[in-house]
Amino acid sequence: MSQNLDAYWMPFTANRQFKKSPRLITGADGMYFRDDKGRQILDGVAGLWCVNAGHNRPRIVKAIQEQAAELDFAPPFQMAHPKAFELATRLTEITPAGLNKVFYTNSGSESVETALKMAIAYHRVRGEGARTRLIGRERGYHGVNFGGISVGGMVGNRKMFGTMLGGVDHIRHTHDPVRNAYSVGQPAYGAELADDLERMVALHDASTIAAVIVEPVAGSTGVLVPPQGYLQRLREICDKHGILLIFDEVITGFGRTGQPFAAQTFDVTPDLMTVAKGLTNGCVPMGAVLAKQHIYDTFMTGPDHLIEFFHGYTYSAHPLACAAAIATLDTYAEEGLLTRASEMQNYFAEGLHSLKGEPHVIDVRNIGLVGGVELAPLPGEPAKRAFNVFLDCWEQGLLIRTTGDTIALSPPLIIERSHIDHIIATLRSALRRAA
Ligand code: PXG
Repeated sequence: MSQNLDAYWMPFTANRQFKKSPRLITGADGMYFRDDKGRQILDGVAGLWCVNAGHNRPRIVKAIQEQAAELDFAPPFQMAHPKAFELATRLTEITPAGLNKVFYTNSGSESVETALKMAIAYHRVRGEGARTRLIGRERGYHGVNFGGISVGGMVGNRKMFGTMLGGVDHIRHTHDPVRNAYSVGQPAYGAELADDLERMVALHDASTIAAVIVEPVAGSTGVLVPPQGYLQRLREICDKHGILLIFDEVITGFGRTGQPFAAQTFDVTPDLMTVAKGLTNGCVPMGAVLAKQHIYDTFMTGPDHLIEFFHGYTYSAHPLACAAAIATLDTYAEEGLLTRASEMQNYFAEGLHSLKGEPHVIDVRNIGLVGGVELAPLPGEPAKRAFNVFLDCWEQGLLIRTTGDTIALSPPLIIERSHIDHIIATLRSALRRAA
C-alpha cells in the first residue's frame, strides 16, 4: 500500500485497525463493489443503507453530469431553481398521505435537527410556546448532531459529549428477546411499550411536550422491528395529547420495508418525517423533512415579506442533489423498486432464519429487506465477535455491517435470489469459523 493513510481521521471507524489492514473500495457496479486488489465484493448493506437501486446507475450518473455542466449552484435563500420544486412535487406523490411539504437538508442528521426545530417552533407559532420538550427512545439513532444524540439512545454516541440538549426524555426501547426472539417480521409482543409515552405525560405534562421521535424500524442499534400495534398505539397517544409524532425514516425510506415508506408498511402516518440516504441513492448528499400541510400553514402568518422559519442550509436543494434525486425516483419507478422488498422479503427471511442454530446466533430479526442476526458476545469483549465476522466476510467478498454484536443486512433492492443465497452461505461459513 503506497498511499499515505495518516491524515484522514475516519468517521465511526477503528482508525488504527483500519490503517494496519485497509479495506479500500475503488469502484462499484450494481450489487458489487470493487476493491483496490480488483476483487468483487457483494454489497450486503447498500453502501450504508443508502444505495437502494444498486451502484452507479446510468440514469443517475448522467443526470448528475448534465446538471453539473448546466447549473452548479443556486442560492436556496430567497432564490430557487426549478428542479427543487420538481423534486418536491415528485416526492409528495410517493409519501404517506398528507405529508406534502418538503424542506431540504443535506443528511439524515440535519433532517433530524430540522424536524426537532420545526416541532418546537410550530407549537410556539400557534401559541403553545411551553411545548419545548422532546421525547426520544432508548437505543434510538437519529444522527450525530446535538439534537439527534440528545433524543437518541445509543450510549456510545452520547457518553462522550456532555449534557447535550436539556428538556429531553426517553421512552423505553422495544427489544424483548425473551418474548420475541426469532420473530419473523413484526414481533407479537410489546405494543404496550408505547404506553411509556403516557408515563412521560404523567411526569412532564403534555403541555410541555412538543414531539416524540422514533425510527419505525430501529436500524443502527441492531435492527429492532416494531411490535404489532406499537406504532398505532404511539400515534393514538400523540393525538390524545397534541404531541407531534416524528418518524425518522432515514433508513426505512425509499422501499426498504416493502412500501415506499415504513409509515405505509405499518399504516401509521406521522406529522413529520425525516429522510436522506435513498433519496439520492446515496450519490449526492441530501436529506429532507416532510411535513403535513397544517404544520406548514401554521407558519404562514405575519407580513408577506418576512421569513417564516429561520432555518436552512447553504446546500439545501443543491442542484446536483435535486438532479440525482429526480433520476433516482425515476429509476425506482421504472424498476418497481419501492415495493420490490415486499416481493423478496419472504425469501430473504427464510435465508436469514435458516441461520438459527448456527454457532453464536441468539436472535434473527427481519422486515422487508432488512435483516438482523444477533450473536452472543465474546465474554468480556462486546462487539468483537461480530466485528471478526465482518472481517471474515470482507475477506470472502461480502460487505456486511455490524453494530455491537448484531450483524445488519440491508442489501440494494435490486437484489436477486442468487445474491441472497450467496450472502447467507457466506455468513454461515463465517459464523462456523468464528471464535
Ligand atoms: N437517522 C437515522 C434513523 C439513521 O439511521 C441518521 C439519522 C443520520 O444520517 P446521516 O446522513 O447524518 O448519517 C441515520 C444514519 C449503521 C449506520 O451502520 C446507520 C446510519 C449511519 C451510519 C451507520 O447502522 N444511519
